[in-house]
Amino acid sequence: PDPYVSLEQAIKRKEFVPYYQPILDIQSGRLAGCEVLVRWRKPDGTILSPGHFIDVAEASGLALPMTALLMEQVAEDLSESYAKHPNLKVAINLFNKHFEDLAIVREVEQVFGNSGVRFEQLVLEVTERLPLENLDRARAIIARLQELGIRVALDDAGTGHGGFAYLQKLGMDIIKIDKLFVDTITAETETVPIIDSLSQMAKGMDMVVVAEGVETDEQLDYLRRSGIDEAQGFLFSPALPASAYLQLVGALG
Ligand code: G
Ligand code: G
Ligand code: MN
Ligand code: NA
Repeated sequence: PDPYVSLEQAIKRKEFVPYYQPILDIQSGRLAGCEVLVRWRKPDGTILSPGHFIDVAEASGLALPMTALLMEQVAEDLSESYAKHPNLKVAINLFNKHFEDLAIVREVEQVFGNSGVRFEQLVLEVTERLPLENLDRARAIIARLQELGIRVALDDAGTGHGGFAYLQKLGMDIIKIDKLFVDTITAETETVPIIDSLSQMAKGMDMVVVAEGVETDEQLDYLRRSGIDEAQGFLFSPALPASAYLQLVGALG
């Protein structure tokens, strides 16, 4: 089967659904919010992870409609409970393509402007794995998003084209340290230079630091001692369907 045709149909049929991975404030232990991770829920009930389709979606020009569909569902899923918990945030992964023109700003305004999720609760993530084509344009788009109150995060930090100049140029609010580096933390670890330097750099720029892929107590201990603000990973929870995530939020009171 032609992967483009089946992805396009899947968008029309709304088979792409948001799952929500909880993010914890590791200094207080409180729920800070979540990251949206897309899943392909096929008509036969199969659930596919993004590794199976995200690159095809991006290569075939379906990145934007897929993201639009997800954002609409996120607004629908979270509006009621996020209106009651204004401190919770929700992070959505964007594609590099989103940083090529201002359409994403209008789209986010349209989807979330009249929803129970406020702009101040939104985080938009952009990966460091692939370089942004036009840094000036990306900066302009990020600035417009920030004027609305939206925060922007550098995802997969440490893996690619980042560094101090890049971060400074883009003016991001949050840095997400890639799982690759968290994986290296064991009970014997005394320091992880890349984590420490990313964290120091981020603090110097007044950015919030989030660690990804936390799986063990030893990793959590190290991150907490290093002053990392927030973390997500299987130690806490995998990405959950909306109903399960909303149950967690509901338990906050
Ligand atoms: O959920 P999983 O670990 O399989 O995700 C694999 C990759 O797909 C991760 O790098 C993640 O950032 C990316 N990804 C997951 N959901 C989305 C999404 O909704 N949009 C984009 N652009 N990337 C996503
Ligand atoms: O957007 P990003 O590339 O950061 O996506 C995070 C990916 O990592 C998702 O595919 C998610 O399912 C996965 N993930 C999240 N937490 C863990 C974890 O603790 N361990 C592993 N192996 N994968 C994780
Ligand atoms: Mn991400
Ligand atoms: Na990542």
